Amino acid sequence: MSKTVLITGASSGFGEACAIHFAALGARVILSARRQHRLDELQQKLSEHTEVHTLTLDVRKRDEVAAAIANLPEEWQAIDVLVNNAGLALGLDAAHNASLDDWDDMIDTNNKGLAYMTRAVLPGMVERDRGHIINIGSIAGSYAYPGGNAYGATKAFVAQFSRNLRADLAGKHIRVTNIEPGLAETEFSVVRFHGDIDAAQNVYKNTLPLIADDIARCVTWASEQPEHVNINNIEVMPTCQTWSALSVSKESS
Ligand code: NDP
Ligand code: 8X3
Repeated sequence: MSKTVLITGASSGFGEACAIHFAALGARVILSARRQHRLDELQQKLSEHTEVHTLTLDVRKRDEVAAAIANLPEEWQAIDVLVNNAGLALGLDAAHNASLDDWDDMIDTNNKGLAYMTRAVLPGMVERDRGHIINIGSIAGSYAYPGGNAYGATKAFVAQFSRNLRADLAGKHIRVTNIEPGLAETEFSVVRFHGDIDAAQNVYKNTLPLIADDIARCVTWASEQPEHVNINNIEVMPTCQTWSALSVSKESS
């Protein structure tokens, strides 16, 4: 694969695994996240296989995002694949108790950050009439669960934003895919529970969850389809996870 791939949230979890998988396919990769030391470590590891560039960036910062993309070295400007993966869940409290700071952070990262990255990279793709935007949504964008409130809503945004991008790109050779994972063990729950390792480990205890490699395979598979094939979305859960009945609250008689 001779593509240039920019991955946000490459310092951990799905993003890191996507970088490893794309590098193994021979793609040139731009690794982006806030934690520079993690990007440096990954760059060192992947540089044996391919060309790697790092971009330390907070996707919530609109001007920084625009400047970072505009100022990429010339040889890194032609991005073929943007993996909009940076994101997080914060908290699992019911809406009436949830932290507004957490809600702000999720909306700023999962929605505004994803939109800023897309808006910065897409004009180049349109100019070249070539490209693929792969967004990382979630099953939480389709199925409600207690405590999912703002997080699930941010992922519903990702689903509809992905579809609307395709509508705007009618007639162009630019693909848009939304990958919607279920339960997956990464640093996701440590972040969700604000660093409480026990609470995070408890989420996966006695389960066989998805791992980051599973999602990276979905991402690279979507990318490797022939150019005329657009995978609209992939919803993927571990076999240990499924739906359950809707809740009905009964009044006491
Ligand atoms: P991780 O916590 O392991 O990775 C999250 C990544 O996002 C990190 O690299 C982090 O980097 C980056 N990130 C977070 N905030 C910002 C920011 N403001 N600017 C730039 N980068 C940021 O979790 P996952 O790999 O599991 O999550 C990746 C995506 O997958 C998220 O969008 C998540 O919502 C989604 N997802 C996760 C599921 C799961 O169960 N794990 C299931 C479904 C979807 P850094 O902190 O260095 O900036
Ligand atoms: C992560 C999956 O079920 O924890 O997006 O919301 S879930």
